[in-house]
Amino acid sequence: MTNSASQPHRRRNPLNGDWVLVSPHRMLRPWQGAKEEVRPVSNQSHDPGCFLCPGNQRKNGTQNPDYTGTWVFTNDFPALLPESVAKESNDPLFTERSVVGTSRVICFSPDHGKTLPQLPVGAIEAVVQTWIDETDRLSQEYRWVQVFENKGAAMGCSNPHPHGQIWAMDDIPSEVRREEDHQLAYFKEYGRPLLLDYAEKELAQGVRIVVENEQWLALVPYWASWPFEALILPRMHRSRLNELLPAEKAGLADLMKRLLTRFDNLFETSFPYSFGWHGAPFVDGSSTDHWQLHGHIFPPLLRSATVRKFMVGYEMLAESQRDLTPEQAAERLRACSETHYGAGQ
Ligand code: H2U
Ligand code: ZN
Repeated sequence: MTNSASQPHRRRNPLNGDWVLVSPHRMLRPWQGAKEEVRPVSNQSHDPGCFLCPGNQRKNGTQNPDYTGTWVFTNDFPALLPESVAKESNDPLFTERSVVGTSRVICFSPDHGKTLPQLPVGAIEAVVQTWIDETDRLSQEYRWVQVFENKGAAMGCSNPHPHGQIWAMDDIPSEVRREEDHQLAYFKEYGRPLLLDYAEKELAQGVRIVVENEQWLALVPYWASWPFEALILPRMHRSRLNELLPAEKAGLADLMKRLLTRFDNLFETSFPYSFGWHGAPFVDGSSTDHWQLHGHIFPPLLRSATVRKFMVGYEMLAESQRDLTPEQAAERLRACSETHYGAGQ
């Protein structure tokens, strides 16, 4: 056993500069704490009470169309509005900026009972294309377009209908700004995109890779803070989703289906997570050479379908901490099948 598999150490996240404390020697501690409720997964294809199913009425009375593929609408309760009259303040202790933007909801499928890994690869490819189309459209107006999905009650998702969200705004959010700064500094020093170098080194080491195909890799990053955190990376340099070639979109759908199926199989549960894309912001005139497109998956589960990782005391006050090493997490995911545990039920 190498030292980093058994001894406490810290690892640095080169994308945002954060550190994570890894404490592999703690893996054997007992658990008598909170358990998540596992809600039975509905496999009914239409739920008359669902606000997102085709033909149903939403909370505000609007009727959904009888959509047959993916479907996108503007959130009825948006976090951002296209116009804002907020005041601005440069007071160093009460700094404030106005912000404009929009929030959209994207239904992945008309089928209420199927999550992403249960959809055929072709339908996942249609989701990828919808992410791209929305990003193309919203980036005409806004500098940042955040595509994401909160899945499962453990991640605050209010509705089991397979859906994600897209929030766009005219400024660059804090986490994206940090990734921008770190990727730019790396590019200035080494002349290559940080995540392209990283993917090559991960492929050479192999220990954290979970799934790969001709165009893509999915791995547990060296600096993961969530137990089964994953990073999706293209093997080639792509700054944004809308630069993907047709074969790369198809490859992404294949990779996502296989990765998310492994996640579901890990604890035989519909695996909760927050997932989202980071690509180069849409800032006029600035180079995107240093930016590498990537998808983050942050799943909260730790030991089973009911025991989650809490990011509390030390994490809130000092820095992230984990017991299971990223290498062990990747090994667990590699041991899972790519046939969904619910198949044939
Ligand atoms: P989440 O469960 O992932 O939060 O997504 C559901 C979103 O759908 C949520 O942001 C929106 C909520 O505002 N929504 C509508 O826009 N209309 C509705 O009738 C129900 C939910
Ligand atoms: Zn539904």
